[in-house]
Amino acid sequence: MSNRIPAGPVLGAAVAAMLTAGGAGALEIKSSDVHAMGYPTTEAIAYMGDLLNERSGGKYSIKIFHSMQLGGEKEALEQVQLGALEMTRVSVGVVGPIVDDFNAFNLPYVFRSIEHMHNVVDGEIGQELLARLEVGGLIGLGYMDAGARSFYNKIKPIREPADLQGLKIRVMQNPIFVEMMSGMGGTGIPIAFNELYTAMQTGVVDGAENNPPSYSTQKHFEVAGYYSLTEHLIVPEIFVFSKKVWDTLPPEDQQMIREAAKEATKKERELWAAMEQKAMAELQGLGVQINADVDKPAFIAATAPVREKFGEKYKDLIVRIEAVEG
Ligand code: BDP
Repeated sequence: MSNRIPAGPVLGAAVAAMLTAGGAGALEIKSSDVHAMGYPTTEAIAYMGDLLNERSGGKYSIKIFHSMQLGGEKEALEQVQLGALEMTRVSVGVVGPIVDDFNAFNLPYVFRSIEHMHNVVDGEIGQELLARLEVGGLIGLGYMDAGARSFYNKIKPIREPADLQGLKIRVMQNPIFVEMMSGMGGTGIPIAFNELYTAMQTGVVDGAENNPPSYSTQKHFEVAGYYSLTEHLIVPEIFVFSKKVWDTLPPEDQQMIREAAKEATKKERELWAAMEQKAMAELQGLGVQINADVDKPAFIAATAPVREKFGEKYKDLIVRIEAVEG
């Protein structure tokens, strides 16, 4: 009945919040992600935005450009480097070309398990690498889970490396993955994630490799129905902030962002575990041919030359990664 503006302290607080939100020093952090809302990464960044908003009294908020609205991950990273975009969440897979050392995480079977990967990225090595991003114009805020990646294609189940012969497999935009594919006997073709569905549909490639949640949410099973559990890569996600923008923020605000980022990582890991299980169950229900009969030792052996070649380059890092438990 009444549309009177509430008086007193309620109004005072509302006006104060509005003034801060729109006022000097307020920052709406634009952050991009190739995944849709509802995916663990986008939800974790939304959670981070809520935390920041609450803790800063409206000074900071996050606006998510999800579902590849801003294109692929390579472009997103470039935008962040330029300061045109404040933040992005990408796969470590595309960070290797910016800070080479990240390629130590992009080698096939370099991590023995998810636990091993966690111990590495949460420990000294992971934190050291995040700090190295500064030379690339990026502030590394944290890692997130992405499980293990396996092959899928439209032709047949993959049991051993020989099954990949003659197959064109889309890989992330990083030359290291092209070498990985050659090592396994297939052909790796780098294509942006936002162009992949069409590339498979039109036969530019026969398949790709990814974790079950990406395969499922992107509906790649519609055009590539054989999913084989090779689990050849455990590549974490990473979220980064623009150094250009970061350097203009007061240290206490930088600290607040770092703390919220830590909580976002934790949140994503919880969401991830549930999503992975759900995706596998859904895929089975959709009639996808999931092949668990994979000769993993043969894949590990076939990729040894790639690990050796790059292992030389990242020797110290790899020795340290191997020494981490898990
Ligand atoms: C997904 C990652 C996403 C990558 C994508 C890819 O979450 O960041 O863009 O793989 O293969 O698992 O490009």
